[in-house]
Amino acid sequence: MKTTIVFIAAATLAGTAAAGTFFSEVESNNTIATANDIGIFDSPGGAMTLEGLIDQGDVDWFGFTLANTATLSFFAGFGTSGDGLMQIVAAGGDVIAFDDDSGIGLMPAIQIENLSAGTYYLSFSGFGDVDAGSVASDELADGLGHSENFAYKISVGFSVVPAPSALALMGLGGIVITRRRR
Ligand SMILES: [Ca+2]
Ligand SMILES: [Ca+2]
Ligand SMILES: [Ca+2]
Repeated sequence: MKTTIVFIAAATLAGTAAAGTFFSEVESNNTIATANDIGIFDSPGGAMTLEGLIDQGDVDWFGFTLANTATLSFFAGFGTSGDGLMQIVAAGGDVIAFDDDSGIGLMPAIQIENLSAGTYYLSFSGFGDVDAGSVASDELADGLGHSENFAYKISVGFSVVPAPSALALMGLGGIVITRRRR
């Protein structure tokens, strides 16, 4: 019985820390419907690391929710024997970003400014699956068409863009300070 209580406490802590630390993929995650949920990204921002394995015919999907408008960065890292690619997809299936090699070597990297609050998905697959045309066609990575086999990590960074009301408050604070100095 004590063991059960400890386990629940540990699980609760892990859930709390989800959007901000480390996540290791759980198969099967080859579709948006079976994407691994990596959490809610909220103020003031943060970073987390995803890790996984890609082998022939495999694609890994991750889902996340932005609580506010945010600016995001995704940088993949893996050995020189691999060639990976990434997509960012909105909840309705609209492919809003694709990258193959904008990072170091054959590593994909994506940066998106001022993405609206909502749920989004990240696909990580091997070269030969989808390509840059998927932004127009909305073709989703399905793992088919590649024979890559490598371990990877993806560094995800997110910073929440201040809402107009927050900016207005900061401006008011500046005015108050100015007046007190006169
Ligand atoms: Ca995988
Ligand atoms: Ca997978
Ligand atoms: Ca690549």
